[in-house]
Amino acid sequence: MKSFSSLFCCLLLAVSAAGCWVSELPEYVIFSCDTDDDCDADGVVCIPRTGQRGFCCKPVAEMCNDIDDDCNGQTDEGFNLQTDNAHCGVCGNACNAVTETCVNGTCKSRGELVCDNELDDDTDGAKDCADPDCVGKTCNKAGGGKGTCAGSTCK
Ligand SMILES: [Ca+2]
Ligand SMILES: [Ca+2]
Ligand SMILES: [Ca+2]
Ligand SMILES: [Ca+2]
Repeated sequence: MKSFSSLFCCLLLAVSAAGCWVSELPEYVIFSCDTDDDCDADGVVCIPRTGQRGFCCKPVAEMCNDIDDDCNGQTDEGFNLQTDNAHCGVCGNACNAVTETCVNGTCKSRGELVCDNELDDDTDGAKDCADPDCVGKTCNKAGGGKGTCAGSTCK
């Protein structure tokens, strides 16, 4: 029994050294190969490289994850972190869909959207009617009740 398991281990070592795919390891680990047959797993193909052996890769749709999912040699191509509202600056950093837009990799407020909440929503230093974004929008009058922003006052 002991000799059998030793032999089994030797075989495994030989296989993993000669081949390039070990299913227990993460799919993005690179194994060198010459043909698809070297990548001994379903859907895994040998991607050629210039000047060196190819690498085994299982192509899936490119996602924003710092990994070359579709095995084309480019990582996260098709994602513009400067303007992508779902991946602003870094993968997975989503801007607020209602109030923000991704500009140059940073989530930026779209402006003073609510003018009767006594808050400076877009943090530009001017709250409610004091912010030009609020002209014509509903606001709180100084003496109570609702009004409409005209200039910088609520009338
Ligand atoms: Ca890619
Ligand atoms: Ca990716
Ligand atoms: Ca406000
Ligand atoms: Ca403001």
